[in-house]
Amino acid sequence: MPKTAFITGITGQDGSYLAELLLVKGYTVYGLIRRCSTFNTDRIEHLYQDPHDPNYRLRLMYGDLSDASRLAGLIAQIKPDEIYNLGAQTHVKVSFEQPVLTGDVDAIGAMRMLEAVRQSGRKVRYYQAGSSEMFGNAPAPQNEETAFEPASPYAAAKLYAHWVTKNYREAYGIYAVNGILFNHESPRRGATFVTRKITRAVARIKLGKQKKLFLGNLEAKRDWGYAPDFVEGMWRMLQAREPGDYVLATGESHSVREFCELAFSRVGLNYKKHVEQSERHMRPMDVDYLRGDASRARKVLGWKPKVKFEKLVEIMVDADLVMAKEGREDFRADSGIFG
Ligand code: NDP
Ligand code: GDR
Repeated sequence: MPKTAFITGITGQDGSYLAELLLVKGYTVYGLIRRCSTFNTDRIEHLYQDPHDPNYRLRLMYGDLSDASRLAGLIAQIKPDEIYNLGAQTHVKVSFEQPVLTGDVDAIGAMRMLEAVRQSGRKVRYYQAGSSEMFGNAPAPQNEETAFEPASPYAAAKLYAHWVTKNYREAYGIYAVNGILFNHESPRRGATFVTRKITRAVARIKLGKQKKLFLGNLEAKRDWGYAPDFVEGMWRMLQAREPGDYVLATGESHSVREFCELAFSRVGLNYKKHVEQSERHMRPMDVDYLRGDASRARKVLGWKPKVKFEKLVEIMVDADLVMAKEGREDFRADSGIFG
């Protein structure tokens, strides 16, 4: 029987890749989208299907993680086999500026979803998008046994979602899993995250459209993987015999400075001539060093990332060069207000 999935956050980086993957696998995919005064569906435009087509399998529904009754109504209507809760306020620095909203959407939003699942009485498999940020400055390599030390309102909110997901699994027998995903990037990464901010700037500087790139902490180290690999891992988590929690990571860690070095050198430039540090992009507290150990996912799910650091940088720089040459890039993030 073809399956039905419900994705919150379908308009985001991961939601768009996951929707692609599930459509290829024959799923009918329902996606939660927020009503906006402007279009927010750029990342899934290429998947759009005419709702008048009787076979249409990508169905977008208005809703919001802050609206419990709508979530319950949608789950009753859609009757999903699988739910991927990817919707969130995802920017760590913004979570210091909007801590209450971040807690409401990222923490209580997950609880609203779980309650809707529980009250529906249906057998649903539920994926919760957890984050390596929950480890904070705990010593690397971090895996499922590492004690959490959240270092931002975002991380604390995600940790609440993590624990209630585990609690609903244990208390009510719901097939609910936590993916603890380390950073994963792509040409669809939001422009205010550091990797995409760098690769967009590299392309624009190369073409003479921009001079400087202002960044914050250049010494922070992250375990950066490729988003399409990671959404495949999410899917695998919901196909396993037993529900559990899994780290997904590449096992390599690199600094923001190294990312700059490689990205600028891809187009024959020296980052030192273009990158400047600015207080504006510093956080009240940062996470210094993340490097994940995904052995459990490899062993139990057979999951392994295909794209590593150097290749990732190439993919992102090359994609942004094409966009900048075609004049399709959005330069708002360079104004310094965002990012
Ligand atoms: P994005 O920022 O690209 O997308 C976030 C999505 O959440 C968007 O679809 C956004 O909608 C939606 N959203 C935001 N607020 C609400 C709300 N109140 N109600 C419903 N939907 C909302 O994130 P990613 O795709 O990168 O990440 C997916 C998930 O994985 C997130 O939960 C993130 O925290 C988590 N994660 C991501 C990692 C990464 O490296 N990418 C690593 C670890 C965890 P809109 O388009 O309308 O803004
Ligand atoms: P992160 O990603 O906080 O790890 O969260 P981000 O790309 O924002 O920051 C990574 C590191 O780069 C440093 N940095 C800057 N960051 C941004 N955004 N802008 C800058 O100008 C800049 N300069 C330096 C940061 O201080 C940080 O150390 C991402 C999000 O996708 C989360 O939702 C997800 O949970 C985690 O990854 C895993």
